[in-house]
Amino acid sequence: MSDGQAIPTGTEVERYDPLAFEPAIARRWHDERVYSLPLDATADGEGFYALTMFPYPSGDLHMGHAEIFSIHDALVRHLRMTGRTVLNPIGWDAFGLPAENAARNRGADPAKWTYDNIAEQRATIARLGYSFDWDRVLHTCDAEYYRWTQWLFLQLFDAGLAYRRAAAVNWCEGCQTVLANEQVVDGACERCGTVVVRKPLTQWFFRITDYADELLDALPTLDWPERVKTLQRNWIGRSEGAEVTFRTADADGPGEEVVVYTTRPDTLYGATYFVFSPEHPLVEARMGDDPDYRAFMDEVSRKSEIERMASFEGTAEKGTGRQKRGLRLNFDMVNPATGENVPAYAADYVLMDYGTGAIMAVPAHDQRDFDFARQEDLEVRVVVAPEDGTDLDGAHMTEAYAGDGVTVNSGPYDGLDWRETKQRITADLEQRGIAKATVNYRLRDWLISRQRSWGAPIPIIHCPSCGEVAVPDDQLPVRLPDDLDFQVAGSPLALHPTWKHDVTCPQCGSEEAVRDTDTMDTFVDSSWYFLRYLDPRSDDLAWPVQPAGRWLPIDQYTGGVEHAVLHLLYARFVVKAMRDRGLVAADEPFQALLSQGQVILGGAAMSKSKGNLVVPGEVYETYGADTLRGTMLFASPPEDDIDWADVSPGGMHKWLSRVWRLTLEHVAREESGLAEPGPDDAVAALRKATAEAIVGASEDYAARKYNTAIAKLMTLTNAVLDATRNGVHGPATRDALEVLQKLLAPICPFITEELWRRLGHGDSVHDQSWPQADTSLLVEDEVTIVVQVNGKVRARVTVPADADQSATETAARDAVADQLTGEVRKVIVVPGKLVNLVVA
Ligand code: ANZ
Ligand code: ZN
Repeated sequence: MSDGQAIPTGTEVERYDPLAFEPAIARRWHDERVYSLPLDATADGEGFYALTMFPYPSGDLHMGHAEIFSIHDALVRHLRMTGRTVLNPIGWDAFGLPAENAARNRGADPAKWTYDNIAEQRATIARLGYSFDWDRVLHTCDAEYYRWTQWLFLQLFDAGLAYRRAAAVNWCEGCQTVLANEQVVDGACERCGTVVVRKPLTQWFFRITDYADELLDALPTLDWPERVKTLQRNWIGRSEGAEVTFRTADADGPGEEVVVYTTRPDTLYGATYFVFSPEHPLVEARMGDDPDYRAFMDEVSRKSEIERMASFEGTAEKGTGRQKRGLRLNFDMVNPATGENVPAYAADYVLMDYGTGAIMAVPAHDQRDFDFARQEDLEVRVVVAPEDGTDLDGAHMTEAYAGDGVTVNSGPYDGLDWRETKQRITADLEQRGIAKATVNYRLRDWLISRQRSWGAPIPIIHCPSCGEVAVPDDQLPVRLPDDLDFQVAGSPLALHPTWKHDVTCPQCGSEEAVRDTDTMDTFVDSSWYFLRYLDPRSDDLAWPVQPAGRWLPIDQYTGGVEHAVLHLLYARFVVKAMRDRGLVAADEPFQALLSQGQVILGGAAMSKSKGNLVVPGEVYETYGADTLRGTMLFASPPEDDIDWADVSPGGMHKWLSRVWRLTLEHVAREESGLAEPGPDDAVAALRKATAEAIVGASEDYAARKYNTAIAKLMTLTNAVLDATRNGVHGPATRDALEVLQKLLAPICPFITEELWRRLGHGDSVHDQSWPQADTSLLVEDEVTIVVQVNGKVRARVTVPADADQSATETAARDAVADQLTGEVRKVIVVPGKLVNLVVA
């Protein structure tokens, strides 16, 4: 875009200086609670619950926040202008480990650290003009909030959905805490990188597996990105397999039954050996005091859980020199398909608490079995032939083949696709009474206890006679003490000298009772915050049950794909569990989901340590918040990554400067009586461009393509500029400029607010209705006709769109009059398109 020429108005208009007016407007929106919805507002009719994932207060806002909020705010402001009543709350996910680490490392008070960070983020969010409802702010670390997180725990406890059991857990020595599986990345703690070990501990779990089927089956009803649904589907990991009964090969009788769990019954003919978990009762019974077995058990029990887990997962083997430990047992098993005896082993890679604690080993097609078979020199028998015709040879394979293919070496099943074989073998074995089709889930119950102290304490009292007793409702919240010592090795809450003892059993009054000293996973805090927003100050209820039914499900949730699995799954579980208690009148929390891309720099993720961090302040303190927001949204559709190396805040600022100048120049003309309407055709062109911008931008807003919406507004800006050059300075110009402000308002709320005022309005541009196009202007009023002579194109003429046959023909004849050498014998007219004159 060229800058064009200044229009002589007699007045020099002032320069676009967003820093001169943005802060005051921002302060007013925040301080006067301009975008708050009354608490009794209901979702009836035009209600729209727009939710963006609440931030974690780790420091000031980063570019990722600015991106998600810019997307979200454009969506919200647009919806308001289309007449919707939008609930748009904000809060902070404020419990968690970083505060505790700050306390441990720098002696900070975790509460102060947290609230200071919140204050900083809040100021930035307000400065950037995001139209949140500042009356509904919540922080999950406020006692008035976590009181209800504890209440939620007790609801689940009462429903039998919260329970405690001893489990081998992932333990991080660095953080002195248990980690959920998903917080273990490549065997190390996601937070601090320490290698995670397995350790048995009594832990609290939520029974999310009760909802596995529903969580899976409801996915198709959600308007979510496919990739997010796929991630959830894989996480739930429904797998179909079978329990198959083997027998011990005993010379003196029919043998004892041993059931295995397999996901691949089709590979039964390839089961060349059999493995028990070392702790399996049948092994204990048969091996008893056998010295080799006792020695083996000693060795296995010395081996850490983490090593066994790694062995089980097949992750620790390659190159580590670690081996699977196995012991040949003093008996064989009978393969029920082949009737062959196969050797039985006990090995550490088979876990007692998974499946049935015993497996049929198929080394050709399972990597763990393959490793063990090579180690013990056991037969590898191929029963699935790859589709591409590769000839696998069990004796020389270097790894198991787990791909698709056709069944081989399997008697009557040879030649079938493996899936077909799986079904048939299962059915045939079921007939024989030695198999049962089973469904298994990868999803495990949600481990929610943490040995940390900046979290909501679990509201349970342990009494020597009554067991686990719920803290009575009138004793909630169970408050965190404010004199925790974060320098202790271990959990400050558990090691506090008096806190856990300062209680008696609510049931029997025992003085021996102690509080549970674990806190809840912060994912519990965030699993229900959207319900609390409905009435965040209520002392009586966690959330209002009826309005919840009307506001839920949330119409639009925006947030990062990093939360595609856990947060979304946990929130879905909580809503379903509360629905089943009659407390929520919805099946799902989030009907639609928008997952924005990432802000990266030069192709790489931004990070402080790499020194390639761009922070929002660098942009808005130079160019203003509108430029930051506009740049974000112009860069790409919301779902795509934004590479900050490729964007131009300078270019955005330049365009906004032009919008500014054109508007102020027009206002100056009106004020000096120089507002000439201008020539009719130029006026018509501008009116048409205005209508086109409305139609185009409206479509883009509806599709959340803010980048193309901005492109259309740039086009409209150019049309205004062209029109002024053609002498158009009247009502058409004002209309175009007012439409431009309205269409741009959701993206750049400040400049449009300011210019709306300069255009003489006393109200806010954000309170205007979304503009409607005069579509009659968009009907094409002229058409171009191709004129042929004897089938050859000779000319093009423009005729009125409603021209009839003879008028079209006359226009065509005129256009080629000098080329008509003979008499016209025949005329063919295709209305609106073509006229062919046939000449002798
Ligand atoms: C034969 C087989 C052949 C298997 C093949 C896999 C591939 P998922 O999918 O994770 O549920 N398994 C069963 N119980 C086990 C235990 N307690 N300890 C170690 N491994 C166990 O895993 C199911 C598969 O893991 C089962 O299917 C079994 O090996 C193994 F080509 O049976 B499979
Ligand atoms: Zn008691």
